[in-house]
Amino acid sequence: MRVQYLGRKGVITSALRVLGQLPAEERPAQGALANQLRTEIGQALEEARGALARRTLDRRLVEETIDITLPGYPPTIGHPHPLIILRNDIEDIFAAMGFTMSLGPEIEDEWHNFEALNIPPGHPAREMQDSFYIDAAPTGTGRLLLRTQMSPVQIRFMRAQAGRLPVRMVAPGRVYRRDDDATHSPMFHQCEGLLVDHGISFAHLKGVLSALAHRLFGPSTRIRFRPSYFPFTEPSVEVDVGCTLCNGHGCRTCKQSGWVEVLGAGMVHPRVLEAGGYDPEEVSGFAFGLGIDRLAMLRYQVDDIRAFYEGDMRCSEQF
Ligand code: FA5
Repeated sequence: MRVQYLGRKGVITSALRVLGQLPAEERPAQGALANQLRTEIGQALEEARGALARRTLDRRLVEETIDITLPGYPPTIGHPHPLIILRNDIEDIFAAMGFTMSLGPEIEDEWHNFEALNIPPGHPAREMQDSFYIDAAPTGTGRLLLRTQMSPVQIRFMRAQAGRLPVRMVAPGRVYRRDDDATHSPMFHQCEGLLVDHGISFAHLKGVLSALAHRLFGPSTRIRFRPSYFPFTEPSVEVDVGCTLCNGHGCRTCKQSGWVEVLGAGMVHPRVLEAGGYDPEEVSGFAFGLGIDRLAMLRYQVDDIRAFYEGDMRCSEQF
């Protein structure tokens, strides 16, 4: 309508244009009329435009109403991983018993990971198919590899202690092996423990490990010590905890035995004490290496170790 009336070829513009052809006495009145029409039509168009805009706005306000009573999206926040929760608890239990924490490198050399622990060349654990070796030139202390156990920290800690007593440390950390199934992960966590002093006996080892199991799983937890073999301890044991997933009746996790192996332990071998700079005639000690992932499976009743490594927040948030 604006174009039709007020445009360059519009009705009013054409009327003004032909004013000159009118008799002189009619021109003022016709001119005034045309101008008045132009103003009125302009105002009417403005009003119509305003009314349309208001109606559009009203409709949008109705259509786009935000219901502020609806709950918002909760912010995504992290959650401690079950393995970290358990590792912290284990650290607290040992700290309360007077153990110092130590770490050690994840990339180890053969001397610390095997030799100093009385694991001779040719031992199956040293084979390529069991350990991840690093593609680098060998050092003076052998080839480099991802540590397969936390036991090399025993050696590092004893040597740093330089003969001081007691030696009392725990070392939690990541270890790597060429394993992969529902109860074996290629990267998993162990916590090593070592206590060396005058007159340390197997009874001390049993006491410390029983206290740990009871604090982690409650006083009625069943544990058993089985004779075993490790090159760096003599005598050696493996410790099993009664399976919490099936209450000992037998399931996939405990391979129908009712028990889950959670750690290896024993009295420190004299050669290992010597490698650490201690005299086996003077002192004795015990050591243990527990599998944090296995303990977490039992504590949280998780039947597949791989659930801990999928990075799914819905898994972590349950603990
Ligand atoms: C050792 O690694 C010894 N260093 C333990 C030790 C320390 C013995 C000090 C004596 C003195 P073993 O290979 O059995 O032992 O592993 C110890 C624990 O780690 C096992 O009981 C098990 O709970 C856990 N473990 C072993 N392999 C895996 C794996 N691939 N995934 C998850 N947990 C594992």
